[in-house]
Amino acid sequence: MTRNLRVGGAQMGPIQKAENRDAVVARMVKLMDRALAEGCDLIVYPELTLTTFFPRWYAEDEAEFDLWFEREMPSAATRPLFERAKTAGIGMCLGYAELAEEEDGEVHRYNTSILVDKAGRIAGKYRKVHLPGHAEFDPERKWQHLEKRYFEPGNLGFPVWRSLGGNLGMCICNDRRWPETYRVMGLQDVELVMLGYNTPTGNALSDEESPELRMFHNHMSMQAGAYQNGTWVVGVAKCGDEDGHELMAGSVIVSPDGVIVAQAETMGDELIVADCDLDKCRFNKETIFDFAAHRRPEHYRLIVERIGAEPPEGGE
Ligand code: CDT
Repeated sequence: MTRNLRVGGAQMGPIQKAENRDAVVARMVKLMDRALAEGCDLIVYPELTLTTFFPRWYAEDEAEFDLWFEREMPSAATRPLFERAKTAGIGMCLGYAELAEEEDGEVHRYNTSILVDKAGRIAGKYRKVHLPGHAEFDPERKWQHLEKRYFEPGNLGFPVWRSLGGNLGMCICNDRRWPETYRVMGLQDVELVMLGYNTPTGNALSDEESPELRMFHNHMSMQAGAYQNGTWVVGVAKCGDEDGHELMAGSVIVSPDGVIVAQAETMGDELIVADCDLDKCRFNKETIFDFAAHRRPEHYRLIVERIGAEPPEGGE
């Protein structure tokens, strides 16, 4: 049996600080048109698709940094994208900075992605759990990474939705490096994980880490997550030189065997496409990673009981 989902990964080139959302959305629509010409069922855009990667800029004033956030989705700027998707009947996943007024009456800020189904409905929302970086200006770094300043950790967990004929999940950028991310979705029988990333080509704290090593870590994390949970993973970059700060490219679609089946070749707007047969997840899920048969959660307690590593007591 096959349950094929033709997926387009819409890698985006750089977005400068001064660029406005309308210009970005026009680029997104162009990539969507390419995906439609290729017969895609679903298009996946990067993390914080609509703006430059603003956590590299330090701001004190809320009025200044709130300009990076969306108060509603679709927003005025993204409406043409939603309309094009609905008319054409293509699903999409996109990341954005969300300013939400929640039940506590307070304003909260999240690094968010949504899944929109082919009928144009928001079928799922995910808020980034693993926020890297720091909250205050850090003079030790060659550039800032202020996600902990601008966002709260997501409060929605790692849900999986039945949508587009499969079990679909999302995570965002740094989440892809954590095995817990994939396993929590794996335990909900996830078949396709969609994720976007903005990852600097270099390490702000070390010149030792080469771009090649960083790309290896990028792909290895997604390939391991795919294999160990028997799921497709679609990882999509925003890349290139944003106001003098380079972000890596390397967008990929990874099969449930952990094999890269499509990979971007440029540092700009580029569509990668793969036929993702969701039934291909079954073999892995029903043999080597048959969780019901082989997992031993009684030995995994530390994973939820402890956060930081502690060495064993005693010894020399
Ligand atoms: N956007 C994002 O999460 N980027 C991180 C870089 C962290 S460097 C402090 C990543 O893991 O790719």
